[in-house]
Amino acid sequence: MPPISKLHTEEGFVEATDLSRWRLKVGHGRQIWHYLENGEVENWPQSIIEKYWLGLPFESKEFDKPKTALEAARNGFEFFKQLQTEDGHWAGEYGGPMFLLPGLIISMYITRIPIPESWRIEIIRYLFNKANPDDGGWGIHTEGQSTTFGTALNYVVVRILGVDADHPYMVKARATLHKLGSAIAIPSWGKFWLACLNVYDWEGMNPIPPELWLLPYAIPFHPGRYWVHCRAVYLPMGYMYGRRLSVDINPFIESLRQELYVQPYDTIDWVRARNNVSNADIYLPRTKSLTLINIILNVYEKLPNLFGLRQISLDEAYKLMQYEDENTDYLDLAPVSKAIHILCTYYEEGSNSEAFKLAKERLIDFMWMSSEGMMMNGTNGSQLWDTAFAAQACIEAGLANNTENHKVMLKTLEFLDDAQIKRNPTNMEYCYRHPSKGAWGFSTRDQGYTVSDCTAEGMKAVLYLQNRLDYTPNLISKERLYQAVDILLTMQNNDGGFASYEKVRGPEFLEWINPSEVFGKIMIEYSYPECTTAVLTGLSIFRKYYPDYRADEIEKVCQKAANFIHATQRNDGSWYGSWAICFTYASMFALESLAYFGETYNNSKSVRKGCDFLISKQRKDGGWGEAYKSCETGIYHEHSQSQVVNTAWALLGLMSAKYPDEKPIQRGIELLMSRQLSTGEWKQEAIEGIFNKSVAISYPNYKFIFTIWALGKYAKIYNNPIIKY
Ligand code: LAN
Repeated sequence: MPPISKLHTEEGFVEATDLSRWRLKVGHGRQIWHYLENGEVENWPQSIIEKYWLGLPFESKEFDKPKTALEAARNGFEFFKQLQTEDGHWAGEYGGPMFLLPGLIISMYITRIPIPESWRIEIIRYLFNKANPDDGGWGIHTEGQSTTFGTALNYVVVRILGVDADHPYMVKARATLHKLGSAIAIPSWGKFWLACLNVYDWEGMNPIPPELWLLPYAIPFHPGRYWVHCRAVYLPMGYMYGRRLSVDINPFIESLRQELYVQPYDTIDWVRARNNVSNADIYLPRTKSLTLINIILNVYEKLPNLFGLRQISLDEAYKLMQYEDENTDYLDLAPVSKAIHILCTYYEEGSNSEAFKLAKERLIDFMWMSSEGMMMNGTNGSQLWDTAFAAQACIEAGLANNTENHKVMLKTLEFLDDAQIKRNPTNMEYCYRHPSKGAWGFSTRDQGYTVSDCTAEGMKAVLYLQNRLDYTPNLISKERLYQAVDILLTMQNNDGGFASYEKVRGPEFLEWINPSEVFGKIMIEYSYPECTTAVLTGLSIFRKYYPDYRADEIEKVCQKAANFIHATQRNDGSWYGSWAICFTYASMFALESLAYFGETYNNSKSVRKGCDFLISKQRKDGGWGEAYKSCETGIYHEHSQSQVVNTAWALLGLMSAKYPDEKPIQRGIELLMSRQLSTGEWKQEAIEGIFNKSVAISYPNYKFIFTIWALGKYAKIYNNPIIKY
């Protein structure tokens, strides 16, 4: 291992690797951060992409202060295109949630997967960087206040990685954990991880019976009807719970048992601990229905194992997990289920099995290296999503025809070609999967899950690239575009809206028995304005180029989608966004899609209200700035400062709607231009994304994509006037 530098902080020092040795390997969207060890050939210079994401200095062209929005857009893209990877996508950090690394590290510890030294050092550094400065604890996400969930789990991670319990950071974090109620009061997902690690008793968990999978699908609470992420997590959790598996006790585990609690471990009343959750953590208080169900399930757990049902259901659960592994090339749907799967594989098949080896090789796909250390991404990346938008931004901004951008756009198209999912999952019906042939997912083709809006955005990007530029080949055939449309047409809900991965399959009352305590609206799929607007826009563009394909059906689907968008508009004219912050985000998409559907400021009351809402939130400096609290509370919250990303969204919404007054739009453009650096880039501002109402997640490429898009669109609509700022 090459030398480690020691970064000094007030409380001592934190080790760091030599950042100049990190390299990002890519292929088919796969992103792997590799640390050059001593003796490795070093004629592999660090690229701008690596330097950018590691926060290291690099040379980049500097521009004179732009006079027009088009010039600013061009400079922005000149910078941004340097970050395109060899395989044609835009990579990026996808951090924010603070409950992902713990699953990974606890699983690696239990299954004895060696943790590379470079990871060890950088994960510790990341967690120390993300600890809340006042109390040393961690929240559920990087911007949140300390909770037992974040603090107990990340404390355990740092300890596993070798930091002593009497390190000043640990002392401080432990005091905070104890103040918040100690690890007894950790929410259920935390109880689960601690039980696997044998520092919490399985008795202290409310049951997750794997038998649920044996119920007939017709029953409304069959797990096959849950939101795909919910069932993907509870499937392997149920397996582990059903077998009550934990790592063997050893002196380290014994020490953790002392550190995490304020009373001796043997004196803890585990039955009481089941329902003990710290107030600092609760997003969703437990309902009476859930309490009742837990009582019944706890009685069931005490009954004799009837007809060997437990074993039958464990076999069924494991079979479903195997299909999931195979269908996703061992990536699994997302990092939480991935980390539990690897534990289940270890216990079921052993560490020498082929399945375990394949699963292990995919862990690295989730790791992201940054200037602040190493984190686990929220998915195996946001490749398709960012790249589809980057293409649209470049084309819509009128930059794609410039010869210097041809190569970039050609590579983008190649990536989109590669990322389209070419097949349905095997045993599709058996494992409750939606078809995927022709769809695009959020990250890579290997991951393989259809997402409605990703399919729509992927298709839109291809339609633009192949039809609006004269130098691009038709890499994606008409038939393959038809397949994408076919998938979209299977995804509309009865209310006209589109959900994220599938149609809504279960009743909304399932939310009453949401056992997570920390996430809202996770039990079933819901129709989302953002997903619906993306599909409406995508289909509207598709039918311009292919007017004969399933025309009547597309017309009906679009009409119903537009009705849904009208129906979900709030009284103040806004739309609530579930996947980024928040009203500015969803309102942009809504106004864009309504414009494609023929509704603009002049002819639609709804669009007028939407614009008036946005205008009412414009700030004195010409920008918009929305805080993630909007998503938690459902009420518009101002950020302390205007944000380029919110500003770009609001401007794009207004411009799509053909808002008649140029003045406010121009003021927003001035703000975007005033924040641009001489290299063409914009600096990172507040976190952009959100999920499950309570967890913030970063989309660092948005500050480029949407700003460039807004600037270019402005230049086109208003004939690119000189801007003073
Ligand atoms: C995502 C990221 C992308 C997002 C959009 C495409 C933006 C959205 O429009 C549809 C939903 C989707 C695909 C989405 C769903 C939930 C995800 C996968 C995430 C927010 C990224 C991380 C999150 C996942 C659930 C994280 C793991 C945590 C659990 C609670 C299981």
